[in-house]
Amino acid sequence: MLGYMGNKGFLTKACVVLTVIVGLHIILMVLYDSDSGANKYTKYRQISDFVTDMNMSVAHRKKVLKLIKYYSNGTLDVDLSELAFTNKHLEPCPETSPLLLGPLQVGFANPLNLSEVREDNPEVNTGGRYKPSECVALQKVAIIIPFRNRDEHLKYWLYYLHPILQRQQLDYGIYIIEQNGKDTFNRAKLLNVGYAEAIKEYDYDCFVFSDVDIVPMDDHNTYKCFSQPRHLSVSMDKFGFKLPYKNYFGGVSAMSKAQYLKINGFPNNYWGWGGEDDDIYYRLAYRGMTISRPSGNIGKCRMIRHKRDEKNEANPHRFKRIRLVRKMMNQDGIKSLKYKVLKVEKDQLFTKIIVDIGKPTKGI
Ligand code: UDH
Ligand code: MN
Repeated sequence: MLGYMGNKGFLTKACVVLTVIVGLHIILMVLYDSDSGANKYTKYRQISDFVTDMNMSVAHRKKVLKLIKYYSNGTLDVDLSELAFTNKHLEPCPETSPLLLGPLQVGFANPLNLSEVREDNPEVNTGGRYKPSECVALQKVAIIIPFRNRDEHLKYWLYYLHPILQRQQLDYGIYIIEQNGKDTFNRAKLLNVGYAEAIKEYDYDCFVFSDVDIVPMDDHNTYKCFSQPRHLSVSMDKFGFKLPYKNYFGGVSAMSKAQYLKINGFPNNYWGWGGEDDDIYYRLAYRGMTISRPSGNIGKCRMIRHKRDEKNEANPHRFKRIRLVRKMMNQDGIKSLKYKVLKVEKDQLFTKIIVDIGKPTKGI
């Protein structure tokens, strides 16, 4: 009984498939006759691809057929761009990308040329935007880099990261947030600006905050978001490939929009080096979140060796500020962020936003 029912289902499906194929063939023949020259040939090829694509679902075939009928109204034609769009019908990308290579060689000895990096990444579009053409990316990720006077580092970052991010099958954009002027550097405030600017441009659902000088050594360390805030730079060469301390959250981290908003973003008042990453860690902990991390092996990464930058001296107020996180986090964050965009530069490999974020007020 069951076997018979199963057979019947199969026969019905086969009949529908056959009818649709025959239908498409008829239309194809008429179209071939009614059109002219090169145009006719292209259309013939395009439609015949549909007819012979045996992987296409019955539902999809019906959709294509409808489209042709619609355009064939009287003159029998088909809009090829519409047809190509229907053909896209992409599946979601797999949970783990099949394109990953595993451990990678990372070094910073050879000088780089940005135009070569552009040529090496032809599928990356203006603003450092990319999305896979083979499937629908699982996440839309904005990568935000705080920046000032690190052009050499940026070249290495772009050279290494663009191919990795493409292999990770992410729908991503790169945002370089440059602090204008010569006042003391403020990493966390620049990251807030990056969030605010990126979200205006596209419906990102994940934000990766990365120093410009850190490169992952294994592409399984995916630059995406998880059910808890993610710390990605867990085994850095400069710390002997381990965490410098248990709650370390510096370097590279990722947060979904909801996770980021739950902590009111990042503090705006850490001027100079240090402390802001611990502040962010406490914000997350006070809101009941835990830190997700890759294994020490997958999370290996290299930081380009460098000296301390001018105007980024260690912040002497950092210890005092960290003790005040619980009290300050509701007042100071993305909700109280103020800045002025001075210039937006669109390169193939990144969007650079030059911004005035003010300067430290006395006593903080
Ligand atoms: N950054 C800039 N420009 C600056 C300062 C910082 O772009 O002038 C950005 C950049 O993305 C950098 C990040 O902020 O990667 C963090 O700053 P950092 O790289 O200076 O921080 P790190 O933790 O410590 O690497 C720097 C101290 C150097 C001490 C060297 C002694 N061996
Ligand atoms: Mn550094």
